[in-house]
Amino acid sequence: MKRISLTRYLVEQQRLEGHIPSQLRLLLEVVARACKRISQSVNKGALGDVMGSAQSENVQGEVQKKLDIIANEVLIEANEWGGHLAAMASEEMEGIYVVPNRYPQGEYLLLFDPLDGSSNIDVNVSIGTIFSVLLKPEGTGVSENDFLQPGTQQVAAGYCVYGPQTTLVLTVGDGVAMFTLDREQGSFVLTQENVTIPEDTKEFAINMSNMRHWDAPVKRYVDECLAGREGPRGKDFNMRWIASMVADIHRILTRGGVFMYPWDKREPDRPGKLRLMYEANPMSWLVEQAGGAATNGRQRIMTIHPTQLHERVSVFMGSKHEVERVTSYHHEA
Ligand code: P6P
Repeated sequence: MKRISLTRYLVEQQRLEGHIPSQLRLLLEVVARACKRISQSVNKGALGDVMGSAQSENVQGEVQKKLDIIANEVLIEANEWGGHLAAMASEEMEGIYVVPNRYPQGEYLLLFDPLDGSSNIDVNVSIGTIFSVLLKPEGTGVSENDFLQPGTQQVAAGYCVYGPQTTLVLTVGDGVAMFTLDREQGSFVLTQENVTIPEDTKEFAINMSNMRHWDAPVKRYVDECLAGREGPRGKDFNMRWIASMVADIHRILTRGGVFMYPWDKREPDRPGKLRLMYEANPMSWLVEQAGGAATNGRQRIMTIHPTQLHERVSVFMGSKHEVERVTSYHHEA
């Protein structure tokens, strides 16, 4: 594969496919630069006084880590002046962040989870930034309602995983590409194109400690995986759970698997743990663009019409045949 930079890739994609208007290209390059900056802070760890909690809580009532807040500020500061955005939304902020009047407003909306998996920061396990891009609906001004669009409306989606490598993974609707950060040059370099998830797998990812709280279709699916070769699946399965969605999904995009975070009966009114707008939707588009599937157990995640910015959703995504199977179990129930 030719080693080309992210910039060249985006320019050539625009020339070939016309998916990336110049304002969107600027947005993606700014987000990539922000991820480089976040990677530097993440990689400093205890040396950078960025570990531990910030003695504050986010909108979800979750203890914020210092790095959560740093990552959120980096993304806001990197994007607010460029003229490509009308507003931003983040897991770390209650309401939307409208681009201040001192800057020109653009036509895009940027949503992000600035540092997902932050419980892993202090134990040096991979974490990541997830982002999703929508077009602002016609009309003057911008409000929270402008963000409440189904995942099928996304114009770009991606994540950056801060692991042994810092890798940016991106789709604009023409397949999935991966870019590895070359620290010597300080630039993201194309390392994989046309990423494809195998339709079958022997690996499932779920937090098994919640088993007694799952709905019957999920129990049935996981029990059959655990029954292995002698069971109805006729093959043995392996399990992985990194408790960092970006790392689990990166593994699945790289070698297949099925990731599940289902509803559980401890909080019956809560559809799931993960957020629709800036976790499940961008990851669903990436997975579908790589030939996988993504449902909430009953329908494609990307067809869900959001009613709240921070709403949660049940998630089954990855190898197509496995997601279809566990989804069919829900329909049978
Ligand atoms: P649990 C991280 O906090 C996160 O939002 C996802 O990245 C991850 O998949 C999940 O929660 C882990 O949840 O309940 O296993 O700690």
